[in-house]
Order: sequence, then C-alpha cells, then structure tokens
Amino acid sequence: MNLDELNKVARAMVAPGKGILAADESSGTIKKRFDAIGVESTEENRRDYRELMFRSTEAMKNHISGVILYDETIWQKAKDGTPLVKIIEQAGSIPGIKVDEGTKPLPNCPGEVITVGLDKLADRLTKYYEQGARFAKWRAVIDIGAPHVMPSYTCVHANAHALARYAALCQAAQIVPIVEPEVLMDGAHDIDRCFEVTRWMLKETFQELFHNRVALEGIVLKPNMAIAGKKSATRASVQEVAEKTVRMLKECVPAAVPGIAFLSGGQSDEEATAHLDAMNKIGNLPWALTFSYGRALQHAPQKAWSGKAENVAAAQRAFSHRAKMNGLAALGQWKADLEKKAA
Ligand code: 5MM
Repeated sequence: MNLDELNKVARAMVAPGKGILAADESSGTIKKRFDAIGVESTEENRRDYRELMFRSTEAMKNHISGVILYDETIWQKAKDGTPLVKIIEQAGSIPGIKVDEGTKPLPNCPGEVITVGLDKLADRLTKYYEQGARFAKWRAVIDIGAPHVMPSYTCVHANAHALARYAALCQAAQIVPIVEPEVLMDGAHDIDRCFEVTRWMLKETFQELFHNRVALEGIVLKPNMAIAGKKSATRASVQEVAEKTVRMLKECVPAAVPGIAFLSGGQSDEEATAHLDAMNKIGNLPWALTFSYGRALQHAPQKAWSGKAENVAAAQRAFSHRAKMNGLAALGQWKADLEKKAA
C-alpha cells in the first residue's frame, strides 16, 4: 500500500469547493427514480442519463471531485463510444465504484440488516482499479425505526466490522475507501436520538477501523448528519443540525481523516445545501466537510430531463446549479438568495 498516494486521492476527493456525485444507484433504486419521472429503466436510458451529468463540463470541472459509479456504469461507453470513465477523467474528476452488494436480514435481529459483499472483494477491487476506479464505497444501513428504539449491538458491531474489513481490502488494492455508516432518516425519532445512535455507530466504526489497521489518512468518511427522522413532529433548525452534527463528528472522527463527505439521506435539495453551509460557517474544523449527495444532487436534473433528448441542456443546467450551490456550501459561502436568482 502506498499511503502517500491514497492520501493524495482522499484529499483530492474533498478539495476546497468540491464534493462527490453519488451516481451509484443499484438497478432497483434507479428504477424507482426513473418510475417517478415516467422513464423506462433500460440500460440505454440509464447510460444516457448518467452521460448527461458526466458531460456537464462546468459542474464536473469546478465542483465535482469524484463520481461513485455502479458496476454497470463503470464498464459502459457513451453514445459516441467513449468509455464513461474517460469522460469523468477528462473533466478532471475521479471515478469511484460502489462495491457493497446491498443488504441482507441480520439473523436474530428483527428488522435489521447487514451489508454484504466481502467474499471475492479483493479480486473485484483489482479489476475496478484496472478500469480506472481510485476510490470505492460501502454503505452500512442502521435503522432507528420501530419496533426497536435503538439498533441492537449486534447490528452496529457487525456493520462496523464489515466496513473496516472492506476498508482494509480497499487500501491493500490501492483504492481509497469511502466508509459510509448511514443511520437512516426513516422514522419519527428526534434529532437527539439520531445524534445518540450516529455517535455510537461512528465510535464503533473507528474502533473497528483501528483493529483492522486501516490508515485513516487514506479514507473518506460518508456519514449522515444529526437530523430528526422524516416523520418527527419536531424539526430542528438549520443551525441546530449544523451545531449538533459538528459536535458529534468532533467527538468521534480523528483529525487524521482528510475529509467527511455527507450523504443527503432524503433531505430536500436546499436543506442539504443549507446544512452543509452552516457547518462550514462554524469553521475551525480538523477535516474538510463536503457533500457526497445522490438524491440532493439529482432530483432537479432528473425532473428536468424526464427521458427526453431535447431536455438534456436543461437537465445539465439544473445539475450544474445544484453542484455549484453545494460547492459554495462546502466553502461556507452559500446564500439562500442564490437559489432564488437561479429560479
Ligand atoms: C445513489 O444512491 C446510492 C445507492 O443506493 P442503493 O444501493 O440503495 O441503490 C446510496 O448509497 C448513496 O450513495 C448514498 O446513500 C447517498 O445518497 P443520498 O441520496 O442519501 O444523498
């Protein structure tokens, strides 16, 4: 393992004013997204849609440091025959790959899941590196919803352990692991419950990373923010989300980690931007704080595109706008009226 090289890639992934596009929706998830805009989820449509984002030159050059791809996409070619990976690289962005294989029910823990995909991961990583991937992603899913009010220790520990095993395999293959322990926003819990569970999951994750001898200088953390569940009766203010999230991260994430790139988790586009911005406005942070959004970067372009070739330019404008707003938020320089000006 060349740690200097891993650290260089990790720092480039969280470079000032830039963040990561999570375009790694698995087949089932992208079908749901396409259903919502009335588009059939064919291989060609998935390619055309993703190609339009990767060819959004302004966004890709200035605000998108890297793109997380799904297995299908990393092997795909654009309409003109150029590999999609090349298009990403030519824009100065780094190709990455989702390597987890989704979740399975966790035995004896009703309603809880474990992320799978460690078997043969070493071989898959070698192939992805040859194909151009310089970072990878693995997402653990922790649900605070009913019937339990806290996840089980088994679930937290097993998922943290799998994240650490994945991260160690990535670094051995000279690939930067994005470590994503996601505590879902599903449910009616308040911000403090989310804070408590996320803090526990992060503590457990860094403990397992340590035991698996993962070099923290060569990872990027992708957590959820401390935020109330979608069904909660009490919404926390932007400032409260920012302050509690920063407090939680300062307690759990060593300064050796180059950067933290949040997931959006079901927040509205503008909420996800405002929260990131408010955290960066607090300042004096030991790591870079940026975005690795899927939905909060793609809602707008998906809607604008709606599967029609004549809408490609409008979809690219919508994507560039969200990328720019989040790029500003990563610097703590976003203002709400910038959204209105664009509308
Ligand atoms: C883009 O969505 C990713 C893949 O999800 P599935 O495996 O369920 O299809 C997801 O892992 C994503 O990278 C992160 O959760 C961040 O996405 P959001 O939409 O939460 O910002």
